[in-house]
Formats: sequence, C-alpha cells, structure tokens
Amino acid sequence: MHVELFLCANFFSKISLLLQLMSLDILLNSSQLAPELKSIAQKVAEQQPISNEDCLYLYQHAPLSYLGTLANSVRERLHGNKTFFNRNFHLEPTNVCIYTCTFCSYSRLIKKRSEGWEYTLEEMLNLVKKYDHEPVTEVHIVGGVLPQYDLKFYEDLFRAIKAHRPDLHVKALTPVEFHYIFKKAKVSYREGLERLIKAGLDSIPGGGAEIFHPEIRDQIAGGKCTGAEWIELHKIAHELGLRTNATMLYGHIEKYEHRVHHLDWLRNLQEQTKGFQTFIPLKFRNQNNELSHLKEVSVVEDLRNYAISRIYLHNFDHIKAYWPMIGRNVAQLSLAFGVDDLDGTIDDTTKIYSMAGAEEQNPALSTLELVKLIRQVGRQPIERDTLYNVMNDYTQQDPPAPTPTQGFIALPVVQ
Ligand code: V47
Ligand code: SF4
Repeated sequence: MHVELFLCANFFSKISLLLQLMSLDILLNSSQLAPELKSIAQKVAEQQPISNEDCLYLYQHAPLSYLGTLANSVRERLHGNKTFFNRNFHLEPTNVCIYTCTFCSYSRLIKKRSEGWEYTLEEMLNLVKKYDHEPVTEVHIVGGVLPQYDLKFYEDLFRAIKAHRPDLHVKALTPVEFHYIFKKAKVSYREGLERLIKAGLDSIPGGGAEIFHPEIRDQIAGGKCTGAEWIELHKIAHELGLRTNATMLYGHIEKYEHRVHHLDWLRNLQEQTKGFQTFIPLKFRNQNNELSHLKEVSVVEDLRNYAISRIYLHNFDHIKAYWPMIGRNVAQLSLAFGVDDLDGTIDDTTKIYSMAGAEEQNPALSTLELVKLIRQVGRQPIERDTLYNVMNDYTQQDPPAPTPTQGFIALPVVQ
C-alpha cells in the first residue's frame, strides 16, 4: 500500500519506533539478506565508508526497511535522539535572474522583470530590522543573479547588517552568485571570498549544487557555474575557515549513477577539508517550471534517498530535511531514515517551494510547533545556532510563547 495513505502523526510515531527497535544486529544476522546488502551492513557496523558501487547497489536494490535500519543506526550513533533546528529568516535582493534553470519555478527572467522585485540596500536593511525583537540567530541570503547585485553591493550589505546586528550570523550566497560577481569584479574566488568575509560573511548555504555531472547539469542549469566550480569555491571557502552546506536536487532527469557521482564529489571534498556541516537532499517539485511534464518521485523514494545519503556520507555530521519542501509529516518520518536536522522555524513564507508545488503552501512553524513535531516521533528537540552550538534543549521544557509575527515576508530565490 502506498505510504502517502498513512500520513498521520500517529502512524509516523509508530513506524519510527519500530525502526528504532530493529537493530543493526538483526540485519547482520539475517539469513535472508542478499550478500551485497549484508556486506554493506557489515561495513556500516564497522564504520567503514561504503564504495560507489555499494551506493549504486543500494539505490537500485535495497528495500526501505533495510535502508531505514542502517541509516538510523548511523544517525543514532552520531546523535542519539537529538534533532536539531535553528531560528532563521530568509532574505533576498531580487527574484529576477539572468539564468534560465529549467527546474526553477520562481525566477522572473529579465523579459518578465515587471513581475519581479529588486530591493535596494536600504530596503534590505529595513527587512532585517523587522526581526530586531525576534530571537533569530541567522539570516539566509540568496538571490537571483543580476548585474547590479555585484561584489560591492554584497560587501556593503553584509557590513550594514553587521553594523546593525553584529551577532546575527550571515549565511549567504552560493557559488552561482560568487562565480558571477567575482568574475565581474575580476577577482579570484579566494580574493573575492576574503573580501566578503571581511565584510561579514559567516558561512555559505548549500544551494546551486543541483546535480554536478555535466550530462545533467548542462540540461537543467546551463550557463551557471559548473559542478567543478561549485566544488572549487567550497574548497577555498573551507580553506579560509568558513563552514558550508551542500545540497543535491534529485528526482528529475538524473539517473542513480548521477546521484552517486554527486555524493562522491561531496564526500571527497569533505575528506580533504572537513568543512561541510550538513547535507540537504532537495526533492524536485514540478509545478510552474519547464520540467512540469516530469512526474515527481514518491515519498518512499525520498526516504530511500535520505537513508542512502546518511549511509554513504559517513564523514558528514548532519543530514537535513528541509521541511517546507517535503511537508511536516514526511519531515517527521525522515527522522527515522537518517535525518537529524529539520532546518529552521522559518516564520516567513518561502515562495520558491510553494510555487514549485511543495506541501507547505504557507510554511510557518512556531518554535513550539516544531518542538512538538519532533517530540511526537520520540526525538529530542535541540535548538542550535548555524554552527551547531546548542542554544536550548527542549526535550523537557517548552520554548517561550511566540511573539506576534512581524510584517515582512521574505521570498528567497533559488540558486
Ligand atoms: O539550489 C530550486 C532547489 C535550492 C526547485 O544550506 C528546487 O541551509 C525543488 O539550497 N524543486 C536552493 N528544489 C535552496 C537551498 C537551501 C534550502 C534550505 C537550506 C539550505 C541550507 C539551502 O533549491 C536550489 C535548487 O536545488 N530548487 N527549484 C524545485 N522546483
Ligand atoms: Fe536563477 Fe537560481 Fe532560478 Fe537558476 S535556480 S534561474 S540561478 S534563481
């Protein structure tokens, strides 16, 4: 029977408890398991990395229950029941973009500029000020790519934010924007990043990764930075001391081999630098974009993908489910399939995902709601800051009552 039929909190708590009860030992001692699956389980039990061939085998053959048990064993070895979230808000200067990624439901091309917005620096700062009395710890800034949003604009913006609220963590831009603005300013990746760090850049989100393999990337995100350039930019950021995230956009025209290739590049860079904090698989949503003819993958495929990511990326501390994209119920379920982080409370409406057909059409969760969601499936809600320092443990106590929402609604663009 199809998993979607069972979408209710009660079901989720039961299935996640079941998975927690099924131990790795049962897998290792099972006489019915294919030898390939047994050998992979053995490697995971011994904390050995699995090979690319193993990873492909998992994508092609592994049953959901096996993947859940294995991924959950890694998740619980690393974090026990802890489930992280932070308090953040999104900001973006514009939804107009010079690129034409076929999966993007959101950007307004230059020819449709009248449907978009282009904020000035002063307007951006006013948006930040709307959160002055909110206990947010992070601002996540991404935007469409346009010539006026150049290196100098972002230097000035970061400086202005830091001057106004020095403790607000600025997690901003992606290699797509960096590549464009650094090229325009005729500076190297290193020089450009050094300038932005000086201006206040604290870390880099995971966007713009899509699928690294050129066979796919050229078809869905032609013209923007290549997969190799994305990796190079993050490598230099890590060398300069920045922590960064990574994503993978899956479930469109890619094959399992392309996902393995993508994960391989991430795991290799992590082996060299240890600079990634978290991996965020992003399910392709098919509304209002040029790939609308493609059917979306099932929830079972989402859970398999979370689990395989957790098993393969042995050197990543965290796997994050972006709840506005997959909805609260699947987010709860993902916590039994390797996920230990649910992103932020996001008290804005992130239109990029709702426009692409995400479950959450008005994604807003108070901290208390998020805490309850996590507790419902037997996990411990831990509020973190961007760098995973623990801010509050809400296992026993409830967070303070929310203040009324402030007026501004931020609309992040995709990179
Ligand atoms: O790179 C765009 C994806 C990403 C669609 O680092 C789509 O903490 C699905 O990277 N269907 C941007 N996905 C968002 C992102 C992100 C989100 C949350 C947290 C963090 C973090 C990073 O969104 C893009 C692209 O891969 N995306 N369109 C779509 N139709
Ligand atoms: Fe522009 Fe990003 Fe949309 Fe691509 S995904 S068109 S780079 S906003």
